[in-house]
Amino acid sequence: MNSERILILIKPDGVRRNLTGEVLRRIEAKGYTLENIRMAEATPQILAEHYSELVDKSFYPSIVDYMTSGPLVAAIFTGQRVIEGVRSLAGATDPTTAAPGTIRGDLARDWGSDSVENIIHASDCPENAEKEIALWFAKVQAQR
Ligand code: IDP
Ligand code: MG
Repeated sequence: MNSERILILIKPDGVRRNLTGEVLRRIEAKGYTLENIRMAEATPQILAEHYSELVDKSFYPSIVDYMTSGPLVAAIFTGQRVIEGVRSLAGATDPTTAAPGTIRGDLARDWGSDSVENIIHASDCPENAEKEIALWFAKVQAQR
């Protein structure tokens, strides 16, 4: 069996609002396996790689402000179709309209800021998952 991996971030709003455990609980309860976890601080350099497809968007500066507003948690989960499964648990990007029952639908809202504060990042394909894992776990892996 070729088990897939996903990189998730509990974004600074999730950590600040004490929702780290709740987000991890939902992913673990679904049945996916936690492979690694760490706290981290985003930098503009890391974010430019992490969100490389968004750097030219007009709202990109608001993403940098949001993602550098406090500590975050990075975690790797594994399992068959884990990317599809975790993105389904996360819900739609816009927290106002994300479906009830999803992480974003249940735990996030529009606070009137320029940024879309939606608690969780979840990789969208295996290639990006491996790229993001290398980005957020590079130092940890080097220490092992
Ligand atoms: P995703 O997180 O659901 O995959 P993406 O389109 O990949 O959504 O966008 C990445 C992140 O950038 C979003 O989670 C959100 O925090 C932020 N974002 C997306 N669109 C906007 C926008 O129009 N204004 C401000 N921030 C945005
Ligand atoms: Mg995305």
